[in-house]
Amino acid sequence: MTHMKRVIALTGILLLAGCAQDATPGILTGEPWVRTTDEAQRPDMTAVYVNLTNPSDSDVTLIDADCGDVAEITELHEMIMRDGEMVMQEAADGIVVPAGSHEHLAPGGPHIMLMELNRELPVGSEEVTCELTFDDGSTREIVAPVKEFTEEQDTYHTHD
Ligand SMILES: [Cu+2]
Repeated sequence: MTHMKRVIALTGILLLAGCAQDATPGILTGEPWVRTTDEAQRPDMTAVYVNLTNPSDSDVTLIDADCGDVAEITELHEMIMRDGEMVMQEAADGIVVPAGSHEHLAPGGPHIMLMELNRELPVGSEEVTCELTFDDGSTREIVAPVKEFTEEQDTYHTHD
């Protein structure tokens, strides 16, 4: 009988583990915003920023973003050092959100690039809805208000 009890106990643990896995919340999104085109040197392009948190045990990669009709081209961009200068380029492999950590999409860092904008985006004019797709098959919708860039939002440089 002790053996049977042990089997039942083990089954219980396995069931609990199964439940815990199902309850994994996946990527959490926070503070989405779009940089205004007001006073922009290039009012035909801008970027969407958002904080991504990954509470799970495995890395999750942002592989696609769809922001509807606001722009003709939407790309995931990363910043790289080239000739001593930070420049942006398409993130060919997506943007990784490390397991148990976070990735800030912020000015100076990775971002969702909107090019060939179909309209200008004055401060407060609208909220841009984007659907984010991750390599674990999950999607998240973010609603990003149009804002001005301020130093407080420069989390890329202040983040430890
Ligand atoms: Cu870019």
